[in-house]
Amino acid sequence: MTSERTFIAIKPDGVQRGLIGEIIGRFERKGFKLVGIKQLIPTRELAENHYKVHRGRPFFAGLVDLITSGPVVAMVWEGDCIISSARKIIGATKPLEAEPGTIRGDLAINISRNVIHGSDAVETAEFEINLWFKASELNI
Ligand code: IDP
Ligand code: MG
Repeated sequence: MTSERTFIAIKPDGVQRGLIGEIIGRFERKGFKLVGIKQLIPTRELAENHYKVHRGRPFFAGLVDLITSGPVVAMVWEGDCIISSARKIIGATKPLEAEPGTIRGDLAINISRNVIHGSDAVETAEFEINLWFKASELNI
């Protein structure tokens, strides 16, 4: 097993709906360790950088509008194989395809308002952690 870190964000729709505790609880109960957390309204620059792989897609502007529309809870979680495990806990991008028992399967119906973000690979996790956090904001 390899201990990894991943970037998880509760999007503004999840914060607005009062799902912070529910979502953090699921990662805690699974056994993962929270190593960094803060709440912020991301700048457009941060949001565009975070979602840069989607630049040019028809939903890009709307995606950036939504993630900058209110507070986001940005977190770094640590644990064995957490990158893929967190993606399983989160569920499929389209909430109607996400399995019951996953965060999106249980708590969302709309692809634009699908509550949570999780890094999808080792390289993106490293990029996103460095984009959202300074080293001094993370536990060693
Ligand atoms: P992910 O969040 O499951 O990694 P991505 O494909 O990386 O999914 O897309 C990033 C986010 O962009 C999604 O979580 C979703 O909110 C939004 N998104 C993706 N595809 C569409 C779409 O076809 N229409 C509207 N929003 C979309
Ligand atoms: Mg993604």
